[in-house]
Amino acid sequence: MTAYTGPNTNFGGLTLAEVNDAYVSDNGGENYVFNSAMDDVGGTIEVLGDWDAIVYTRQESEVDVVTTGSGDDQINTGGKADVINAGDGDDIVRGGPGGDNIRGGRGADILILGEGTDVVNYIADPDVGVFGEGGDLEVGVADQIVDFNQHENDILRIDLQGDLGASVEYDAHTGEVIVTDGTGTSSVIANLDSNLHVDIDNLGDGVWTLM
Ligand SMILES: [Ca+2]
Ligand SMILES: [Ca+2]
Ligand SMILES: [Ca+2]
Repeated sequence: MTAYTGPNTNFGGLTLAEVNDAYVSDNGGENYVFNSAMDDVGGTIEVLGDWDAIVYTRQESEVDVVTTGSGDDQINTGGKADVINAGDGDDIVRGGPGGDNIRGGRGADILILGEGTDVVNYIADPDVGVFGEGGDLEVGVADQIVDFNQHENDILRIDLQGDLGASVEYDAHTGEVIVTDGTGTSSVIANLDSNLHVDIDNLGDGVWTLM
């Protein structure tokens, strides 16, 4: 555990009272540990670099925007419709209550949606194909998505960046979400619960939704 405390000029002038491993910055460029106990302070939180960050926000009344870097991060957001972008690395995201917008990025992420109508986003490489390094999809790497709940109208949105020959399937026996690109390369990209009645829609231009 790294001991780091300092005045927090970005979150209401409060002095940080708890210490995590997270070094967090807003766009001001200074690093902070984000205080898990802080209340009533929403904001834009950006973790710089490759820290394995642990970010807590417990606000029940504020919208949080949390972006983390290439480390294996843990992001825990409170109520309201939070926007979470976990980046590279094997991240764990707990969206909590509220309809969150979650992008796990590359790596084998665990995305725990919680209550609310949540949207999980995958965006493929825009230049070199569906499974290219500039996108969220990797052959042989799958996320675990917990609490994908049809009664809450949760949505998986998969943007295959215009690959009109690609397809998306859900295997009800295994819970696997499988993407096949236009060249026939196929991979499980996420695991949902099995035996869900998932509606898959091709919205055109390589954009698919499961809900
Ligand atoms: Ca990360
Ligand atoms: Ca990730
Ligand atoms: Ca949620």
